[in-house]
Amino acid sequence: MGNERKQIKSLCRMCDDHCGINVYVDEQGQVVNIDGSNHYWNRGRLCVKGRAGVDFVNHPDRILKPLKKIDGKFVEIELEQALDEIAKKMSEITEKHGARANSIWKGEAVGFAQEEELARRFIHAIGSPNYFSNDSQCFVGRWIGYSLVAGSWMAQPDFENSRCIVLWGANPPSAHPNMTQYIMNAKEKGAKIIAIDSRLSNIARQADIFAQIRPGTDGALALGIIKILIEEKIYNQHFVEHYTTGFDKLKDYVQKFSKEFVCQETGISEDILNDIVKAIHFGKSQVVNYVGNGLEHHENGINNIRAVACIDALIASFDQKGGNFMPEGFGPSELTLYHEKPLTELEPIGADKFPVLYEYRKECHTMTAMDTIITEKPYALKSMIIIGANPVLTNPNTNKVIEALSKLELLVVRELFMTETAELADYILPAASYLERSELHYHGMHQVATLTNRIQTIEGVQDEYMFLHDLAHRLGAGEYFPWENEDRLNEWLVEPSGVTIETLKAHPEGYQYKPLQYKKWEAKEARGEKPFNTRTGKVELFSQYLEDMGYDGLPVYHSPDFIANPDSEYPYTMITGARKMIYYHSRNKNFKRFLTAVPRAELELHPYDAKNLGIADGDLVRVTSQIGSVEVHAVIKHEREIMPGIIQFTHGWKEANVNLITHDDKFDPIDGFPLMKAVKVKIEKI
Ligand SMILES: Nc1nc2c(c(=O)[nH]1)N[C@H]1C(S)=C(S)[C@@H](COP(=O)(O)OP(=O)(O)OC[C@H]3O[C@@H](n4cnc5c(=O)[nH]c(N)nc54)[C@H](O)[C@@H]3O)O[C@H]1N2
Ligand SMILES: Nc1nc2c(c(=O)[nH]1)N[C@H]1C(S)=C(S)[C@@H](COP(=O)(O)OP(=O)(O)OC[C@H]3O[C@@H](n4cnc5c(=O)[nH]c(N)nc54)[C@H](O)[C@@H]3O)O[C@H]1N2
Ligand code: SF4
Ligand SMILES: [Mo]
Repeated sequence: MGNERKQIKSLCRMCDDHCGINVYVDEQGQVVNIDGSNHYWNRGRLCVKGRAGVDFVNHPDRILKPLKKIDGKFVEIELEQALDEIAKKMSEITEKHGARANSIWKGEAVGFAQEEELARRFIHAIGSPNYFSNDSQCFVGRWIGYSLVAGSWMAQPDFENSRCIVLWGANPPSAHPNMTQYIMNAKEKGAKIIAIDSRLSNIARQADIFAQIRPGTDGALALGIIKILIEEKIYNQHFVEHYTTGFDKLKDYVQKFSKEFVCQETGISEDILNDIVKAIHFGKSQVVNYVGNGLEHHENGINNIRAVACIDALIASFDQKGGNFMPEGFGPSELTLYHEKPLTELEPIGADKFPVLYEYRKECHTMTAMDTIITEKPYALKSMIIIGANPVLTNPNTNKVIEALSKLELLVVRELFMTETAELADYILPAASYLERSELHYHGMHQVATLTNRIQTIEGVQDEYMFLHDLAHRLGAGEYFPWENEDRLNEWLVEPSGVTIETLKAHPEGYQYKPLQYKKWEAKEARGEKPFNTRTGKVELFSQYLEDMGYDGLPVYHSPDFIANPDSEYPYTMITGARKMIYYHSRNKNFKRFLTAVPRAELELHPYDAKNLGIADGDLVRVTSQIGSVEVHAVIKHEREIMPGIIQFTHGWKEANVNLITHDDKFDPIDGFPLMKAVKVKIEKI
């Protein structure tokens, strides 16, 4: 250690924020420290997970050899043997059931850019349309909701220039720690911060207005806000007239959302409702509506998110300085094969049930995959490669996930550690960590591209590219993986962008490929182009497309089940998955220093409910839904921290796995997201 340490810059991937890091390597090539570097995104900051990257890459439990299950036990084998046997089995499955009986699943751990596209490319290259991912329950709800209203894009909040930041079911200090500095900088400059959450979250503690809302009722609040904006004529009439469609229909529809109804439905007081409208009015167009995961896991998630996007439309905050910015892309080569080999005739799983999900995201539906494996309807699904996911802990209805994955003829899991999902595998292949790969990443908020550095290589441990390359070549699809390695692939990827690898290497702080330009809809109109990338070219407050598909054309509000159909057997309402800063879904529970801080899963409940149930802090309780039961330790919160009747159960714990009781059978009809927030449950002290 000491003076001989070398410093190499790269990006962190302990979460999806990709903060700039300095990685320190000793003379033996061992990673000894990681700290924050001055990247566009994090500006030198690093969170505790980022630092713990050292524990992660050097972890003594890392799997470094391929494992094959023989008679129920894992045995180490050589990589070439593993690849040969996996390819042979997949070929046999193709011969017997067709190529579509093979599938791939990309998890959160490998991210959303190049690694996702490689997985999509691979499965289409071998002739199957069945690409699955964690996105069946992550961010795609927000993406589709906003895309339906304003065109295909992921809202990039321009926090720092904002005058009013409305956080809908999002808690950046836990989920995006280094992004939080933007929000706090805006607050210092006088921006109003509004947190809409069922819990007094970390950001709610910093907010000017905390609207404590009943789960799943955000749509009622958004429509109530719209009604007031219209009535008081405090919306942008020019924008609405020129750039939106469906205003009259929306205006008629929101008449139902009187203050009285909204307050009763959401649990928010009239004063708070008025304060929110005032703050939005104060922001003019410099308002960020930032939607989080809290709005997604509901049966009416998409419409609730569309209703929020309609607020953006009314105040014209789309692509405004201080509003929801619509980034321009980097323009890399196209890695996916949807143009070349769409394979839709092979019935991608879930595309019939959730056509909007498939049309907008080309995403097969993971919950439907479980049913398909078990029932073999509409056809057999026999093999699956899982890369960087642990669905046994993260998908809803764990028992069904275990039953389905166990029934596969071939399950390959690419992992760093022995997980609950890996235990079910026929082969576990050691995967390269983020410090053993080189890949391109984008930060849309700044329009920067960054190339990560391969800090180390481990003999026999492949990156995802080389694995897919080697397997594709064995399966007769080598033509789609012509690049000798990841570096050659990267060169090909950047070609059409006009930015070279050398330029990216010279800019570890991020290379801004295009200066930010706001209000592109105006410039587009002047050039005679569609101002917005929707079917009509306008912002769609009413969607003819959705109506034609048999859904509500307007962002119609439906009360969540616990309000519409209260059930005395399941009198409590459970939200799940509120992020803990140190843990990442099922990850990081193998870091001793984190386990000391938060040793187990928590069930948060209101002191009033605890008293009624005779529960003391730390007691073991049983939580039961229509899906099943699970035991967990109770944490009694302060009376302001959570609403009475509402409980919050953290996810990603093996010992108290909340997904044993979440629903794979209740979902949003548009994007198929499972009901994981607003689940009806009962609670008993054990
Ligand atoms: N440390 C850490 N960071 C993470 C992750 C992690 O596991 N750990 N996961 C990453 C991933 S993949 C994602 S998708 C993001 C998610 O990032 P966020 O969307 O910011 O997710 P959370 O931090 O869980 O915040 C969601 C909030 O919504 C509230 N909530 C629940 N139901 C409702 C509701 O019906 N209405 C409203 N208004 N609020 C509700 C919860 O109380 C919670 O405070 O986080 C990412 N960042
Ligand atoms: N009840 C409930 N469940 C939820 C949620 C919720 O709010 N409530 N949130 C959902 C959301 S938003 C998401 S995104 C999903 C996430 O669910 P998953 O995609 O399953 O994510 P993780 O649990 O983090 O699993 C990632 C796995 O990849 C491994 N890994 C880490 N780095 C690498 C790598 O570089 N390469 C490879 N090959 N493997 C690696 C890790 O060891 C870990 O086992 O969970 C969902 N589940
Ligand atoms: S927020 Fe933390 S874990 Fe996520 S990329 Fe940044 S430093 Fe890494
Ligand atoms: Mo997610």
